[in-house]
Amino acid sequence: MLGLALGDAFGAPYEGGILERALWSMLGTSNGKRRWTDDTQMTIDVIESLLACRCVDQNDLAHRFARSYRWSRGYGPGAAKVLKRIRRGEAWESAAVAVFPQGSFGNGGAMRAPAVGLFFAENSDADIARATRDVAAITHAHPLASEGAALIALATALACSGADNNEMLHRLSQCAESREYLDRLTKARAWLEEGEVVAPRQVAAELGNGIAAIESCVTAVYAALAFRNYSFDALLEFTVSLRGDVDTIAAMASAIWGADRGADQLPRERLEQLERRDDLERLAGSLAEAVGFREGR
Ligand code: R7I
Ligand code: MG
Ligand code: MG
Repeated sequence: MLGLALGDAFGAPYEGGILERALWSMLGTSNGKRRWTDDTQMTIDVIESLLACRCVDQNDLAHRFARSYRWSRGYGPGAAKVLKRIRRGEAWESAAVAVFPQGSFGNGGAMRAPAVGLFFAENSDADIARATRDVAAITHAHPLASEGAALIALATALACSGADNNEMLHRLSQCAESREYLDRLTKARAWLEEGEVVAPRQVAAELGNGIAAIESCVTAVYAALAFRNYSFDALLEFTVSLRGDVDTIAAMASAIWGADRGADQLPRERLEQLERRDDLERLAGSLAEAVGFREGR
């Protein structure tokens, strides 16, 4: 969770084109701290909801998402409209398909999925995928959005359990349903087996670097696994050089990386610059405790 917030806050200044960057240069700091964006806000909402309800409660989630919405956190345009509809009293089921008829295929469901992977880490792959799709559905009902979200949640859960790259790619491929994701996972697996980190330009061209889930989820998985044995800063530098949707690719990759390496491997100087770091650490602690209690550990 802390990895996700760091990737988000430190990736955000590099997201998108000239206009987005200019806007974030004005919004990106508060009281000298690095602000995080919608990626972290929705992650906080998911964790608070899971801790309060002890299960996926879609109505509770929808209301938390809607209450937390602030334009200044850089939400995707479709998600912003869905959340404003829910805030006005519309049921999330209809709001979710009001903007895009099949629901959004953006990566907004995947960016909050690591939280679900952590909470359900000890459950079966199928249960993790099901819970994640339910959490995504409120704003991201499109099959490619929920599939990407399930892959990111599962990658985070598997990283927690110490699975190696081979095992991870195998389990992720079993969870994938569409040709689009399977082909990208096969490519990532071949690159990881070769050993050398592939140039960011090639990764962006072949796995994607965009705001669509299909253009960013496997990219994040690849980055996290390729940099497993490197520092957090090396991973961050790589995700920045991918360009495109940097905050979200960095957030998802850093969440998986953090679940694998542990909080003590995150750079202290960057954590000190993070907005509301204490609150995030407290919430992460509550989540860890809840997962431990649940599993009787
Ligand atoms: O997916 P979403 O929440 O955006 C998340 C991104 C992350 O990068 C955050 O950091 C934040 O910057 O935004 O937002 P959506 O608006 O649901 O989806 C993102 C974009 O994908 C939309 O604004 C559309 O441009 C596109 N898109 C679609 N276009 C056509 N048809 C998503 N779904 C569709 C669709 O069905
Ligand atoms: Mg964002
Ligand atoms: Mg983004």
